Amino acid sequence: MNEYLNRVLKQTEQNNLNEPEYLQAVKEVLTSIEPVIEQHKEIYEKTALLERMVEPERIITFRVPWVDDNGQVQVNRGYRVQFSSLIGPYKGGLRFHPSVNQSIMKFLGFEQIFKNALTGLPIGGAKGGSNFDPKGKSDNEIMRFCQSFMTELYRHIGADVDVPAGDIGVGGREIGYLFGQYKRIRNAYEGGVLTGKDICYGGSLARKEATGYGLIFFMREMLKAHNDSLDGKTVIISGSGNVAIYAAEKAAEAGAKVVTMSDSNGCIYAPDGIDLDLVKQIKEVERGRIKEYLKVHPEAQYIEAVKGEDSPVWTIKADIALPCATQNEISLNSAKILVKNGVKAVGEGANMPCTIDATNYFLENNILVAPAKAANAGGVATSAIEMSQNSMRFYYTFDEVEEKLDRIMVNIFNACKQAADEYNHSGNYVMGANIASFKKLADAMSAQGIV
Ligand code: NDP
Ligand code: 2IT
Repeated sequence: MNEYLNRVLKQTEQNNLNEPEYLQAVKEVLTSIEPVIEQHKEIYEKTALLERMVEPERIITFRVPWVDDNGQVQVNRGYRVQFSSLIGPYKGGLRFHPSVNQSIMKFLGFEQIFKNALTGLPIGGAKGGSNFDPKGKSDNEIMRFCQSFMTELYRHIGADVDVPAGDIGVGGREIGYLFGQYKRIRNAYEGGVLTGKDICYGGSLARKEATGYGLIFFMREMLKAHNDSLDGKTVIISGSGNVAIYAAEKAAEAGAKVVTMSDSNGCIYAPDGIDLDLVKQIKEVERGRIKEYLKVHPEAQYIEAVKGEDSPVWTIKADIALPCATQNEISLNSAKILVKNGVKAVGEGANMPCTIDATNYFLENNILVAPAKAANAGGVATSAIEMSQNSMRFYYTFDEVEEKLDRIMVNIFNACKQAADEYNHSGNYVMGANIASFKKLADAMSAQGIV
């Protein structure tokens, strides 16, 4: 391996002990851009370009005290990792999940820099959230938590500074409570400070659908480049949240049959196709568990998840696998089962859903991989479209936003393909996405001096 690259990787390991997810994300990017580093190693080394890229500009952590419905005071930890403002205001989601820690925040923030660069829009990279667990909490508890979280976060964000949005555990309801509190503290209507807002107070049509739809647009382009299509394909999807639901919707529209959806408790397998209206009712309206699907469709199969193991979704035979739940949900073991079962393509709706070993196994077996940074960039791209509508004080129609999203996903695919082809790794869109985004960021970094 290139000596400079090797040294930076070792140093990063030393500097971030006990942060496995962050180190995984850095390793995955840096090792795949080696040919670019080799071309520019002297100038990159002299200007410590990689060292600067792997060090967040700022990490904020804070106390979030709130009162539960029993009058008991609870304390959580809040985070905002403002990773890079190279090409625009810090931008990225907020995750509320008990597993949230600094490693997960940093990996997500790091991925976001590259993803946002691929969108072609002026947005930097950030991530935030809390180890707060929204499951089983009342609306009032969610509201009080969001208000307390924003009472600290507000001083660090702004429409031209840092623009948070949703992620796991943060959807329209939470963004509403966060926005209400921000507006109250600031005494100003600064719509562009958050994205994923409801349509009735400044949100963008099609933002809710954008990540899942964008994933399918990318998959469509990738399959097309290999003389294939979604039509008639069997698709397995993990998760049943925002990304999973709208990926399922668009996949079905493209003629595919989606046969699984899951949550952390288990997976529904419906060989004739999932009833998506029912999943929306269970998840978006009732905030229930996927198992409740059986009440209406007792003929479907429910497979319980085993704690510490991959989701049962990956044991179901399919042409296309779309991990849309969380990081490292496809291990090497599941990758082997998927390949044995004849999977043709994997599209990462979640961030870093495949372990490095799993991704390498897919690539070695000529399985097409749509990497998260590129394939799930439709969400943040549409957030940027929401920001621009807020600045213009104007709204686009649903069709206008979807058309822009589609064009952005086509451009992202083309950029990944072009970079993969240029560096003699045709068909390796993981490498293509990393190289295309890194080059843009490296150019911006070089242009802006030592900051
Ligand atoms: P949601 O909270 O809407 O849904 C998350 C889904 O994943 C739920 O079904 C949840 O099940 C499941 N899940 C979450 N954590 C785990 C876990 N540790 N093990 C098993 N299942 C789990 O989140 P989103 O759909 O918004 O996010 C899903 C993924 O997509 C994340 O990786 C996120 O970072 C990524 N993403 C999201 C974007 C967006 O715009 N929302 C944009 C780009 C990427 P349960 O209810 O049981 O926890
Ligand atoms: O991972 C992601 O890209 C998101 N959660 C969406 C971020 C955003 O700012 O819309």
